[in-house]
Amino acid sequence: SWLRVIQEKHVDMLHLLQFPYNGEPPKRLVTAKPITPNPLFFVRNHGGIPDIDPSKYFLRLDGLVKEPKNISLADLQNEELFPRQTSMVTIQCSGTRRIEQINEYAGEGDEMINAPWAEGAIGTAQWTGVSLKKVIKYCGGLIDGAKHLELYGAETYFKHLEVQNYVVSVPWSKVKLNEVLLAWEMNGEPLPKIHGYPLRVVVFGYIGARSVKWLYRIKAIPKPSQHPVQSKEYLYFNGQVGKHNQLYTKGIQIQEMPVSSAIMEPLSKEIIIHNGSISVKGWAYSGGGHWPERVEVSPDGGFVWYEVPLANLSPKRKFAWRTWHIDLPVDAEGWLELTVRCWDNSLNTQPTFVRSAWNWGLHVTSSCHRVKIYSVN
Ligand code: MTE
Ligand code: MO
Repeated sequence: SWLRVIQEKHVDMLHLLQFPYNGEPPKRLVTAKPITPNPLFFVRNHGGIPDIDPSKYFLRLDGLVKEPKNISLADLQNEELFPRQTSMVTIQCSGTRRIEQINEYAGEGDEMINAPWAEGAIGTAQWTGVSLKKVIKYCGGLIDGAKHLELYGAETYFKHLEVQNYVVSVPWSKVKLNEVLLAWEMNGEPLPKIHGYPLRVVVFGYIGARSVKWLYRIKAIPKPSQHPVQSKEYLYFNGQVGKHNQLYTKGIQIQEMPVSSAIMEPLSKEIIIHNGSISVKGWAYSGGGHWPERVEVSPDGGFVWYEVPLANLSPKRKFAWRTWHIDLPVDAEGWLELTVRCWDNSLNTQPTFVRSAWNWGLHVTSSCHRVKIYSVN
């Protein structure tokens, strides 16, 4: 049961939902280390947690592949068949920081989406497995017309009065870059059950929703998946779409996450007694193979910005976040609004306010993160 499984998690995890189980680490622990320890990695589930016997498990490859195959775990892990790959990759849920949209626009959000995430629905791990490109090659490659790979998770859950599996798709153009990994290890340990044991997908630089856990089938198809998680759930709507019209056709399928960042320390409403500077910590991340190049923090809601010294940013990597800290100069006494923004390597930056980008799905809350504190100098 989930009770047994969540005992693998840190005792301080914040349980957002009991079933399906959803949880995130408490703020002070999110960026304690540039690599997230497995017990502190957030968990996003749509249904139950399946029990899979690794000795009976096989991965089915079918649809528009030249030679459909069932591949055992032992074969996937056989280095004579497939080279092994370890990559440091951040997984970020597109719902990260959703609570800010909920707080500003109460009651206006797609009812299908129910986890009120704060800044902890993001984590970074060393993932070990095999590139999906190599597995497709092992199946003789794709038949002409195959453009997407549909990924099936083994658990069942209810949605729209139907029992279904968790199914999404990724484009073959992404797989071809060796940026889609089938992983059985997380930070050098066997994949924890709650994170997809025995095998999960890790799609580099895409939203977490594409990184299917408990993977049991991959089907090559001509168009993006028609399953509801792909076609209805992870959509970015314009401001005129809402509960009153439910125009699912007006959404953009969210794949790459834009640049974003968050302050993890100090906490909101803290009273801070200091001698002219306040220690501020957090994370910065950009999807699609971009990386945070500069992080700036403001003590006054965004008039004056101080750059985080490069030495205080964790190393640059194509598919991982950078954790950061700064001793922020502060003269003023009283209530202050600390704000952060990141510039990625293409000089993309973040919307200024939550209101700049409200959307009915409550996804992609990437506006400048704001924390109010009381300063005593
Ligand atoms: N895979 C399956 N089978 N079922 C799910 O509910 N949730 C997805 C993805 N893979 C999900 C899934 C979503 S929305 C996210 S953000 C990530 O898993 C979270 O991965 P984690 O729980 O390992 O942190
Ligand atoms: Mo997610």
